[in-house]
Amino acid sequence: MPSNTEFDWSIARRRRFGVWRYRELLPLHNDIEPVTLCEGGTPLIKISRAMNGNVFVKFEGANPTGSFKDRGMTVGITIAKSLGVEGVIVASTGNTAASAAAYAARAGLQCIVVLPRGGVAKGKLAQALLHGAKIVEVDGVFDDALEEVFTEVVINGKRNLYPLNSYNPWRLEGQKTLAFEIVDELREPPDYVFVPVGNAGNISAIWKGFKELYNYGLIRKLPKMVGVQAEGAAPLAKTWTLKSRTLIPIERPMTIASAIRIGRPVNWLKALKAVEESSGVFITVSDDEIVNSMRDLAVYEGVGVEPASAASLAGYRKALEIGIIDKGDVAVLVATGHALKDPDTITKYFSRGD
Ligand code: AN7
Repeated sequence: MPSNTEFDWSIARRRRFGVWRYRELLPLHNDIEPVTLCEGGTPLIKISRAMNGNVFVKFEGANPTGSFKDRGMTVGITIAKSLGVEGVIVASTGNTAASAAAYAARAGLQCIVVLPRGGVAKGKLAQALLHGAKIVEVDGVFDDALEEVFTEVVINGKRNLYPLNSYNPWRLEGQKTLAFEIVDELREPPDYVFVPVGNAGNISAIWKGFKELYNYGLIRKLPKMVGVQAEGAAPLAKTWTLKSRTLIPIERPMTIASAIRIGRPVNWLKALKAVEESSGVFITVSDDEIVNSMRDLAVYEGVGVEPASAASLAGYRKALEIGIIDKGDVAVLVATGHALKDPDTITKYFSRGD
């Protein structure tokens, strides 16, 4: 009989999709057994009523903990376990915390999540609690929480704690599989990929995935990457527009989309390069545009996403409006997290009878 984890990974392989299906493209030693919940293999849904055109939504809400973070967490926790650490630590706007808590539980590791007090949607907090994570709240925004993780691990030297924020390269290795799945389904890369940007790990990882396929000769063209930020939390869009070579941080990021309420993204340089190399662009969308897109995806398509994820549709609409893209272009909108993550925003903005 295979051990439990071997069994899991054979299922992930047989499903045809999923992060571990691409194991050969992940730089891990073959002897390392994955800690997996069969993440990835998420639906690519053609939308038609919220937007007509060649538009697909990559519904990452279908991952085990309801967000794209599971793709990176399965690899990050696998490495943490193989290193023999006691536990993992992450700062988070919520989804990383929920994912780390679940995968750490599966691996038998402790998990500490450092959260901005009052800045995390209820569903995500509930998941961290459910999976038994230790929750530390800091006054301030995500950037302050991340500073706390740096202080704990680097300055206080807690070597038994493995940091799993997205400056951790293993998480990005897992997240790059989103690009592989898009190519598997569409048979070729789309013209554009729209990604909501917070700490900027995901857009960097997806671009890395496409580039690898290109470098291996598996695809002949590359998509343009479009990073979408909320107007009140748009350090990268600002840096991009002003053509600055250093990050222009936002001290008090503000947006309804709490997942991407980040003022000093750690992966800023990688993200700028992804957009630049792909001849893409950064754009901003307002909170109203985010809420409208969230509603349209929900009522016209049956696709329930959290506010940050709706930014990609809002970004697509804006790109059409300002003439950056054409209706005929094939676009994939990455819908990063599930609607259930943030019930408070739904009840606040979508009251009965509206
Ligand atoms: C739904 O959980 O940063 O640009 O700590 O939860 O890779 O940061 C979440 C980010 C987009 C932005 N959509 O991705 C965290 C966290 C959703 C998210 C993003 C996040 P990155």
